Amino acid sequence: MAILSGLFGFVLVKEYVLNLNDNRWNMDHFLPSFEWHHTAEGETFLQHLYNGRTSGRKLFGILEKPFQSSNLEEVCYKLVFVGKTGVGKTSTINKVAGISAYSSYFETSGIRVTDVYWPVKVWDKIILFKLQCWDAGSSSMKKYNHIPLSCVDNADFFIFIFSFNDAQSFNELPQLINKFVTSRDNQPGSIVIGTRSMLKTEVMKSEIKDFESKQNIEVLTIQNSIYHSGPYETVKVAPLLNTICEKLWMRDQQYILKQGIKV
Ligand SMILES: Nc1nc2c(ncn2[C@@H]2O[C@H](COP(=O)(O)OP(=O)(O)OP(=O)(O)O)[C@@H](O)[C@H]2O)c(=O)[nH]1
Ligand SMILES: [Mg+2]
Repeated sequence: MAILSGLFGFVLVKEYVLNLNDNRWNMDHFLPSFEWHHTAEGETFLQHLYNGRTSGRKLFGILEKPFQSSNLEEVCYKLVFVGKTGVGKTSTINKVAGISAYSSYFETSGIRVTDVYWPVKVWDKIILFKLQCWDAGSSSMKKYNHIPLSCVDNADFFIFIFSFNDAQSFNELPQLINKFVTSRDNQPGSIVIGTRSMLKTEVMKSEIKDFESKQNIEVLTIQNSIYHSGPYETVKVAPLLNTICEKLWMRDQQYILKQGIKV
């Protein structure tokens, strides 16, 4: 769990507990706002993620950050992408990172880590989420024991990918979820993302519904073949990034409440 997230969450939970008897307060105050990115303040923050020359998203080096404000909280999480070979793990990371997608397929060898920065407004605070996206080619995952071990180590969130055009990639998800999402105190969060076209789908809507209720996990969709340039690109990936940040945030808030940290 991100340390800053813990500390900041601690402050929020403290204020929440103090206001429990007031009907005006509920847990919604502690969820990231999905509308904030459309406000003037949100748009100004998003500008920092862009490269003025190319109008594409900036990639930040280890020592670089999109914002230098001392008022901004930064939280860092490890996200691991898992799924059958060729389902679109690398393409999905490229899409959320704002990297223009390539249509030719190169199997990912070893582990590739991409940092994605995403500012989120929770209550009256702006928090910068640094999402470290771990992408291991599925052949490397099977071939070398240390690769899945490194991925699982201290992971905060698993993103299971399947392709709507490949039923097998969907059918093997329960096995993958059992393998990766281990039960521990602050259990990693998870979602499932389906790639490619739902027009030629081999996976029925009823199967998705059944899967969601049995596994208690949300299934989202993404189309990696369509790339939008300029600020519109972030608008398209915002719902997915907000959902991931919200799940990470809620997981930490619930963990802190469960621990019964004394104020
Ligand atoms: N049409 C379409 N093609 C996609 C989509 N997602 C991925 N692809 C294509 O599928 C191929 C494989 O995608 P990758 O992202 O490299 O797959 P991967 O899961 O990383 O595969 P490994 O690295 O071998 O584990 C590439 O040619 C992508 O362009 C999608 O949503 N729609
Ligand atoms: Mg790959």
